[in-house]
Amino acid sequence: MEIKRSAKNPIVTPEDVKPFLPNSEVIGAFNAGVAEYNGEVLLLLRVAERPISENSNEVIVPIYNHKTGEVDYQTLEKDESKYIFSDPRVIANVSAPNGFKYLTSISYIRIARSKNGEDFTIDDEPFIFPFNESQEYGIEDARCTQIGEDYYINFTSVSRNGVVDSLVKTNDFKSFEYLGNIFSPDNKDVLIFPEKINGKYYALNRPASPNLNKLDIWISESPDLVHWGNHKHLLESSETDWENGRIGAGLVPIKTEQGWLEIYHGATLDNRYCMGALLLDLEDPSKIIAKSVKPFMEPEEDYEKKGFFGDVVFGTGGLVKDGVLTIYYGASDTSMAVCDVRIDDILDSLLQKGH
Ligand code: MAN
Repeated sequence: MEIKRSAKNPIVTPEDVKPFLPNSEVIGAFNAGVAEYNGEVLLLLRVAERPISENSNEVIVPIYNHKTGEVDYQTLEKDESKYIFSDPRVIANVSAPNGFKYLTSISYIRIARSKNGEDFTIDDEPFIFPFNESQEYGIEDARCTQIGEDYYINFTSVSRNGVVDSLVKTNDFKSFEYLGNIFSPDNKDVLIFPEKINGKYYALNRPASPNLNKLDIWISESPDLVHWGNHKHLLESSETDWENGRIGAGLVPIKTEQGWLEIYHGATLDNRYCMGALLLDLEDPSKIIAKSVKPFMEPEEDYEKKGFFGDVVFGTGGLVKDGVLTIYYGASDTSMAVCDVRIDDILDSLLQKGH
């Protein structure tokens, strides 16, 4: 299958983003939800900022304080044996009950705007900065579903109490209305379908079941986009090597004549992230028609293999024009990149017509 990566990749990098927090560096501008608004392509970037520490024996952890509305900074000594620093994204405290963790950076949502979909100008201020108790470690990985004139933006909110999915609504990308936490901990990679199906809204989501070590895709229904139920297991991470670690939905499902096309990610046990596709029944999206046997896109370019957390292509938003799907994806938990792929090529590969 032909994947046309933009010659301008990576299209947004951390160097393009001015830090918003004092004494901090931007270490990631990635995993952006995508919207088309007023003739522009908007990337709802996950910007990750990390406090700069003068002392190499300590790590400073940023935590949003919902009581003051400020970010507090907690200093951890590197030689304290209770902390594990091996994952650059999280610090575990093994002496705390349930292996309590901190994040090494705080993420929020900032908008990048473009007329041509490749050259972006980044807003000076955040669009959505943590604003409540369930967001004290940050907000991450926005996805955006347009329904009529309204844009529903959902994202991962992280706090000491777990990882939940939250929903806001906007129609101007300046202000937003908060609609609450729509999935309880731990749940990520929530993708809301762009229209009702037989009178109900649907969303893909990825609850975690630590008891059984499961990280699979589920599908849920809602009458109003806020209250979700009738949760059904949809797809499990298969034993094939590219998705035996975890899977999660990526792009807002795309309506095609053959079914709802979903681009999802699969990760290996050692966290190499690829993209695959899934085709769901148009009338009942809890039925799978076909899924990728092999990933159609894998980390290959330097910017996809190296970075803050390398070997990651993580699709989070797509635009469709003339049968071509433009996929915006996070590369190595660091930057944003974009590629084009023909929808028919993906469908043919799923329906196994010789690809
Ligand atoms: C994982 C990664 C991180 C993220 C945390 C919390 O460790 O996806 O990037 O910050 O989960 O969501």
